Amino acid sequence: MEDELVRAMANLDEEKTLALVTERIKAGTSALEIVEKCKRGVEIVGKRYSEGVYYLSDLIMSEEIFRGVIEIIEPYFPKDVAENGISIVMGTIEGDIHDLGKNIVIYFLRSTGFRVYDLGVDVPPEKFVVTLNQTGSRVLGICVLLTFCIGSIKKVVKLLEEAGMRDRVKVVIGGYPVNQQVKDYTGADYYANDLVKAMEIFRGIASELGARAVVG
Ligand code: B12
Repeated sequence: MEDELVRAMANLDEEKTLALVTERIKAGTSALEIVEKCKRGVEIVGKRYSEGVYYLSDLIMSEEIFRGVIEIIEPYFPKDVAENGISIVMGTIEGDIHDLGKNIVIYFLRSTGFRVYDLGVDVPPEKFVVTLNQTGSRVLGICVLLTFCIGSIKKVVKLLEEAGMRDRVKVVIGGYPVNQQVKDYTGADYYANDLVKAMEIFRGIASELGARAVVG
């Protein structure tokens, strides 16, 4: 039996979703747990859409509700956290405009001391490489939700190789369709499609690169 919040999100019940989120965050449920429940709900929305039960307007509705959820939980993220000295270039790959998940990952990264250069959505492969060069960042995060855009991630990795930068940049990919097979196909170093794993990966990279302890 699914959690009430998962069901409210899946049923696109905006009022109930936002009320449950408000209630739970005030009661001390972590932002992470809330995000993962809502994510599970929109995955059901996606499934119903591909089965023809929901329409594009319903996908748009789920986006609107999710934005409302983020607005409620955003004040609970720690602010003015000291930086850990590690910067990350991040964006959604070319052709893809999904960014709710990416933005949430960025909230969590910033509130734990990472500096993030957010390139937004529909980012051409070349732009990732140029920004890594400009910023000196050694970590790249790429978000992808549309399976037909996965090939462009492979292109980013190829461009990094051609620029002689592959060894010094850790490539982390994330998003709903990402798995071990996608990681192997694209040549990325790590993959995650949930927040817990994503943060584990970035924390691991940070300690490998000698991050400063964060006081926040
Ligand atoms: C909301 C939504 C939309 C919104 C997007 C709003 C926005 N600003 O992001 C709108 C309505 C715009 C939209 C449009 C479309 N969508 Co859409 N959408 C969704 C839906 C329902 C939810 C996605 C979402 O936000 N999830 C919530 C977040 C929190 O989860 P997440 O993105 O997975 O992120 C988490 C992790 O993956 C990870 N993560 C995310 N990014 C990163 C990055 C890094 C570096 C790391 C480490 C981790 C990480 O952390 C996050 C927190 O846990 C999905 C269904 C699904 N199963 O995901 C379909 C879905 C992705 N969409 C789909 C489709 C087909 C489309 C359209 C083509 C529809 C159309 N006919 O126009 C367009 C494409 C537009 C485009 N060019 O990109 C399909 C894709 C199918 C496929 N195989 O490619 C899906 C799977 C629905 C389905 N089952 O058919 N969509």
